[in-house]
Amino acid sequence: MTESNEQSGVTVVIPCRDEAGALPGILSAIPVGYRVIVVDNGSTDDTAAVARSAGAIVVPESVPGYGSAVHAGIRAAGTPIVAVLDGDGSMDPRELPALVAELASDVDMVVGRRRPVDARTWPWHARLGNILVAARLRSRYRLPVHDVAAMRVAHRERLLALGPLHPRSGYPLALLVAAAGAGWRLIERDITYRPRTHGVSKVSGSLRGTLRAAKDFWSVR
Ligand SMILES: Nc1nc2c(ncn2[C@@H]2O[C@H](COP(=O)(O)OP(=O)(O)O)[C@@H](O)[C@H]2O)c(=O)[nH]1
Ligand SMILES: [Mg+2]
Repeated sequence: MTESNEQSGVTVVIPCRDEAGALPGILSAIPVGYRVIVVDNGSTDDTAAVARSAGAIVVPESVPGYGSAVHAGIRAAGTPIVAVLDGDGSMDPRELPALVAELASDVDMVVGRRRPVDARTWPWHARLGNILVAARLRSRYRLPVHDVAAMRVAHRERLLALGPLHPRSGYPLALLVAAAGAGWRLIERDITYRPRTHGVSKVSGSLRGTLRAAKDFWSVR
C-alpha cells in the first residue's frame, strides 16, 4: 500500500477475528490507490497491531459477528465504492480491480463466484450448503448468482440505504435478499478461492460451523 490510497475511490473492508497470520500477505497485495479498513471485533491475537503496522485503518466493533464487523467497516469507509473480502488469505485482493471495473451507475453490486484451487479448499458440507443456498437465490429471488458474494464490490451509499442486515454469518445472504428486494442489478465474476493461509475457520471450516451458519441463513428467509 502506498501514500496515494485515496485516489481510487475504493475502500477495502476486511472483517477479521484472529487473522494476524494471514493479514500481512493480504495487505501487501492490496491494489495501489485502495484504502483498507480492518474491522476487528474480539480478536485475541495482535490482528489490530499487524493491520496498523501495514498501514491499514483499524476500526473496532463491539458487537460480535461477521455482519456487525462488515457494517461497521462500510459505515467508516470514506469512499463511494466499498469492496469486501475475507481476512484469512483465501481470496486475492489483486482480483478486486476487475470487479470494480464492472461497477457502474446501473450496476449496483459486482460479486465474486469462488472457484476453489483444489478439492481441500472448500469443505464438502460448506460447499453443499452454498450450492443449495445459491440455487434458492436464483429460483426464488431471480438473482444471477452461484455463490453467496463472499467477495463483493458495491456503492457505499446504496449499501447503507439497505440498512443494517444480519449481525453474524447470515449477512451475505441477507444482503443478497435485500438487494433482490431493492431491485438491484448484480454482476457475478469468477474469483480464485484458496485454503486459508493461517489460523482457524470461524464459520464453515467445521460441520458444526456450517450448521450454525445454516441456522443463521435460515433466519434470513
Ligand atoms: N470481525 C469479525 N470477523 C469475523 C468474525 N467471524 C468471522 N470473521 C471473519 O470473517 C472472515 C470469514 O471467516 P472464516 O473463518 O474464514 O469463515 P469460513 O471461510 O467460512 O471458514 C474471516 O476474515 C474472519 O476473520 C467475527 O465474529 N468478527
Ligand atoms: Mg475463510
